[in-house]
Amino acid sequence: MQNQYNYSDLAEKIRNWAFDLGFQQTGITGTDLSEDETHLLNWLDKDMHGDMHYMKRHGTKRSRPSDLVPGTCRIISVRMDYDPPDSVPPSTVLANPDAGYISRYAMGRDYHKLIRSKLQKLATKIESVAGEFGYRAFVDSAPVLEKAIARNAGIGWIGKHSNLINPKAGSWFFLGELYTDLPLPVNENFETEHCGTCNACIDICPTQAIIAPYQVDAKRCISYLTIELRSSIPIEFRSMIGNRIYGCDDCQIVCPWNRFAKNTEEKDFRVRHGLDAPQLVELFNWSEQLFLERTQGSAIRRIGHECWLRNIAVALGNAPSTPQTIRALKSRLDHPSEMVKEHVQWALEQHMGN
Ligand code: B12
Ligand code: SF4
Repeated sequence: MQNQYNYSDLAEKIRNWAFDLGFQQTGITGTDLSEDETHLLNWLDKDMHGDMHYMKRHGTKRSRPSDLVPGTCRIISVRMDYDPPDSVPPSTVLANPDAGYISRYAMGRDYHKLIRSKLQKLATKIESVAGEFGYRAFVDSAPVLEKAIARNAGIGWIGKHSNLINPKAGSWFFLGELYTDLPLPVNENFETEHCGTCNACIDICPTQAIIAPYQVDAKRCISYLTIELRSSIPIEFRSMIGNRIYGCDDCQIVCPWNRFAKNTEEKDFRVRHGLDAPQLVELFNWSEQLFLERTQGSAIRRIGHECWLRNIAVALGNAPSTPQTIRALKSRLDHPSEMVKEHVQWALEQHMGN
């Protein structure tokens, strides 16, 4: 039973509690996502989701919050910065073909559990004053249109690269939500779009995955190819991938709004095991056991050792032809996985004649 409550007052408290829990910003919105639903269905129709079958399977549940959680009338949207302090700058790593580039969001602890547990704490706080209420906490993996919700909650605008940007904080942040049945006051101040005539992200994308403003063909995106795809990486993309071994940040690195991004204050998102500028040969030599040890609690673990080797083999194929590189590749020629072997063979072919 919900108590009678001053919901404007509660909304203010929620923002303060969320801030104390480590969220840099919080907004509240209703559940109408009809315009975004049209874009989502168009994206699915054009098969831009590739092998992410769950995107199609969940269909309009993603754009109709109360179909996912009956009774939902408001969504509390939060953002948390992830850019790690004291790390080697992305441009330095991308310019060093012997090093592997790992996305800035993945160098520390996996964000899913961390953010969900903070959202749970926020819900408990709300319950302590508003009484029992209906809610569900989400981060990333549920059928939720997180960026559109955050935009509607006033957290930022969706940039041409399709990530959410805040004019004072750039785009290096995660999003999370609490779906709720509390009739809280909703945001009425939408962030103005500030992309203007800029097309930097579209132009820089190594695989031309941003096929038009706001439209990312996931099948071409290096993030999809190195993280979501579980099978062989299409040959046409392998040289374009360069030394990116887990995700890609090029569209965000080039974005002028990330001049305003702040480093994360979350200790758990700090760089672990030198993953801000690791040597490819060293990573390729990790046994499965070492991979599991070093990626304990990290989002990287989800792709498994086989895809890890697949990705690094591609980067080693694009690396300078040194005896160390060739030796490392040859040492995996008898790997039990056909996929790994095929990528290693491709990589060795890139060094033939050099
Ligand atoms: C599937 C997915 C991916 C896929 C597809 C990306 C995509 N753009 O959809 C892949 C694997 C490629 C991916 C990559 C990345 N992802 Co991702 N991903 C998701 C996920 C699970 C769903 C996104 C989704 O709903 N896509 C469906 C399509 C239709 O949506 P959309 O492309 O965003 O399109 C919207 C608008 O652009 C617009 N639109 C679409 N077409 C058109 C056409 C016109 C004409 C107009 C005007 C508008 C318009 O409407 C759409 C709906 O709002 C979300 C988590 C979640 N549950 O929301 C995380 C999420 C979006 N990802 C995130 C991150 C961090 C990344 C990466 C940066 C990771 C990395 N470093 O490698 C990259 C960025 C690549 C990029 N430029 O998008 C964060 C983004 C945070 C932020 N600041 O925005 C999220 C929110 C996860 C989280 N909880 O923090 N991701
Ligand atoms: S790089 Fe330019 S076009 Fe792309 S999201 Fe940033 S401001 Fe918008």
